[in-house]
Amino acid sequence: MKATFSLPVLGFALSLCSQAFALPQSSDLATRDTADGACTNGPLTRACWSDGFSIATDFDQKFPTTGNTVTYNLEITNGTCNPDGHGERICFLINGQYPGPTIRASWGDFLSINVTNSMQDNGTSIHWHGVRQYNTPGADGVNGLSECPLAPGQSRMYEYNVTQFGTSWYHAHYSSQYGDGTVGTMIFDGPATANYDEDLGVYPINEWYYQTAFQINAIASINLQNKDPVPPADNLLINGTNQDANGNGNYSQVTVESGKKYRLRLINMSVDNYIQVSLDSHPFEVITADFVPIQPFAAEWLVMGIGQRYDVIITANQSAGNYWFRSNVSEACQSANNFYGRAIWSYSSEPVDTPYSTEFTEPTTCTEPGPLTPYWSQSVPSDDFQSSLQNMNVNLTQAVVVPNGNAIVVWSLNSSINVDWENPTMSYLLNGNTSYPQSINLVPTVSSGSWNYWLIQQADGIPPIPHPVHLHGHDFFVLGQGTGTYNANNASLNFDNPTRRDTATIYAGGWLALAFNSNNPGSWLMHCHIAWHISEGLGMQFLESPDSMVMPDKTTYDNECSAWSSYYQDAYYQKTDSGI
Ligand SMILES: *[C@@H]1O[C@H](CO)[C@@H](O)[C@H](O)[C@H]1NC(C)=O
Ligand SMILES: *[C@@H]1O[C@H](CO)[C@@H](O)[C@H](O)[C@H]1NC(C)=O
Ligand SMILES: *[C@@H]1O[C@H](CO)[C@@H](O)[C@H](O)[C@H]1NC(C)=O
Ligand SMILES: *[C@@H]1O[C@H](CO)[C@@H](O)[C@H](O)[C@H]1NC(C)=O
Ligand SMILES: *[C@@H]1O[C@H](CO)[C@@H](O)[C@H](O)[C@H]1NC(C)=O
Ligand SMILES: *[C@@H]1O[C@H](CO)[C@@H](O)[C@H](O)[C@H]1NC(C)=O
Ligand SMILES: *[C@@H]1O[C@H](CO)[C@@H](O)[C@H](O)[C@H]1NC(C)=O
Ligand SMILES: *[C@@H]1O[C@H](CO)[C@@H](O)[C@H](O)[C@H]1NC(C)=O
Ligand SMILES: *[C@@H]1O[C@H](CO)[C@@H](O)[C@H](O)[C@H]1NC(C)=O
Ligand SMILES: *[C@@H]1O[C@H](CO)[C@@H](O)[C@H](O)[C@H]1NC(C)=O
Ligand SMILES: *[C@@H]1O[C@H](CO)[C@@H](O)[C@H](O)[C@H]1NC(C)=O
Ligand SMILES: *[C@@H]1O[C@H](CO)[C@@H](O)[C@H](O)[C@H]1NC(C)=O
Ligand SMILES: [Cu+2]
Repeated sequence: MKATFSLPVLGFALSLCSQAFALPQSSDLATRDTADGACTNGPLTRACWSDGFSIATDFDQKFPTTGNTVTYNLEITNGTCNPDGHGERICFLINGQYPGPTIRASWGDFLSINVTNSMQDNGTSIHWHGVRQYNTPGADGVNGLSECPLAPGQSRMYEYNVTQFGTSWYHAHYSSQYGDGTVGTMIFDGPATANYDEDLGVYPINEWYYQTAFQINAIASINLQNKDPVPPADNLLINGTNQDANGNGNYSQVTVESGKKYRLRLINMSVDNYIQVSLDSHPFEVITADFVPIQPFAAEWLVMGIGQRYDVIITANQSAGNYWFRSNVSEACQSANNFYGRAIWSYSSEPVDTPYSTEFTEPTTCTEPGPLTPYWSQSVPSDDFQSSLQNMNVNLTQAVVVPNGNAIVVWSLNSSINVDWENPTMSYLLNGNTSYPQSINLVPTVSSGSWNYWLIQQADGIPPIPHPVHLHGHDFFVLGQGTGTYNANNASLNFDNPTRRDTATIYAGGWLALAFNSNNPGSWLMHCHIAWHISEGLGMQFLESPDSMVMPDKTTYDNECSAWSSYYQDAYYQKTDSGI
């Protein structure tokens, strides 16, 4: 039997205020910073949106319906790419490009995305990172949970309402495939907590390997057995490009106009490394953490875990010239790399040239930036935290499993996850079969409207390293993060409008306390976003309110699974890891 949870029903105590209003005035904009009567979104009224929706809307409860359907066709092919000039390598392209195209929709739109797998030798499934998938748990794109993998030659529709706004990315959830190119970015336009003139769009940051992700993943698994570190990456890409160590390749180049404010959407699309980013002489004004708008704060460097996003505003108010935008692995977070990322930011009045700008002092600790105070305040009841500790306390550790007669070391979150591509959780749900195998590490949530509390502790005796923990279907509330062993007597926890986001770091050897409300029926993966670690089992899934889940169309679902089974029975490559 699974652990039973006995938390009382404590729903949200929220007023559903979504009154339109203007942002607090900032001195440089004081004379113009007022919203008009209808609160139309514009450079000086970014808090506004439309029809009574604004930055003060509680988007977990209320979101617009525009009636617009935004369609995309994404075709994945097996090609090559050469993002830093070092040389062509195998790369899975989306519509012929790496990274894939940016999906852009507005808050309240309906997204209809047709994904076609034109690779020869891999299945795939595409996950829309951070998207709540409210009433569409079947569109979460996790093979082994919400769907069977999409077989070569097949297409699949992912359709969902855009109930959130901000910046994110999409990526394959088929083992470590996304490290080989099946990634792209997403923008959901909506209101913001600070004003800006122009939106520069997405700026994904990720590391780059000269071997394929499947090769590195295999090496990482061997190294895990021998307690050796994973291989360092070869380069870092900024917006999909960089020069290599020999000066081949091209820098990303951005031109700004003196006096303007720019919104830039930073996305960490890495597979392994903690990266810190900075623009010389131009501090960032940070306005979102993942999909959650926050009270703006200034930061010279941002340390980003995989999957994390920060939208920042950059004010072009320095001497006209050229400046380095820097990304580098975070040594404090024990990330290693063979090279670093650079991009050139230039003022339009000056010719583009090699910058001689000086960097801000690099951070020396592995600490997530903050305070990340959500703009829309929500608090978490604290009364039941202690009493539920014994049910919610899980160890992040390593375990030895014996899948085929050979003992292998895997990562575990209480226990390890290992999905069955041919029998996803959704198949159990559609067939009314509740005999879940232990290997899928499924844990029921508490009843609808109640709070789930989780304390994840890194166990002793394993390498103490930071892990970015990501939850699907929810923004979790980060009640606390600490180093060492959690101690109820002196741990500092915050229940009063804590940080909400979908990815947070469990520090090296430390603990992470999370809460989320059961308000989104579905089966949701929680996992370490280091691709090698989830491949090695570091995840679990929550089954939330299955009785009120909106199921996918069974005929379509079954057809996709049949197509997968007939492909997979004599596929050349078989599953060698957790499958996700
Ligand atoms: C952790 O795993 C054990 C053994 O499988 C199980 O009894 C327990 O319920 C799990 N704990 C949680 C919080 O899932
Ligand atoms: C760098 O830019 C030049 C000029 O646009 C182009 O010819 C070349 O292919 C680019 N190199 C890479 C590796 O993208
Ligand atoms: C999805 O795209 C494929 C390939 O272009 C096409 O054959 C298929 O009809 C499309 N599916 C839908 C539902 O539009
Ligand atoms: C990609 O193509 C190469 C041959 O060029 C092949 O070896 C590999 O299996 C293919 N991968 C996939 C996922 O189709
Ligand atoms: C996917 O294809 C790559 C080759 O491109 C191969 O190395 C890998 O084993 C395949 N993985 C699976 C699970 O099919
Ligand atoms: C999307 O939202 C609309 C309007 O609220 C609703 O009618 C529709 O059922 C939703 N679609 C899905 C797939 O949930
Ligand atoms: C990032 O690259 C894309 C594709 O090349 C480009 O359209 C976009 O303008 C770039 N973003 C920035 C901020 O330069
Ligand atoms: C992305 O996250 C990884 C792992 O969490 C981290 O090593 C890397 O430094 C991050 N990159 C950025 C640009 O923050
Ligand atoms: C430039 O803008 C930043 C961010 O808004 C601000 O902190 C700084 O004081 C400004 N500097 C000058 C010289 O105006
Ligand atoms: C990148 O970070 C590493 C590790 O912290 C440091 O040794 C190196 O000097 C940095 N490189 C650059 C060019 O900033
Ligand atoms: C976690 O590991 C510690 C030993 O490192 C053990 O005492 C404790 O019982 C474990 N907790 C759970 C919930 O498995
Ligand atoms: C339910 O699932 C279990 C585990 O996969 C399987 O052994 C069993 O046959 C299934 N039961 C039914 C009625 O399909
Ligand atoms: Cu990890």
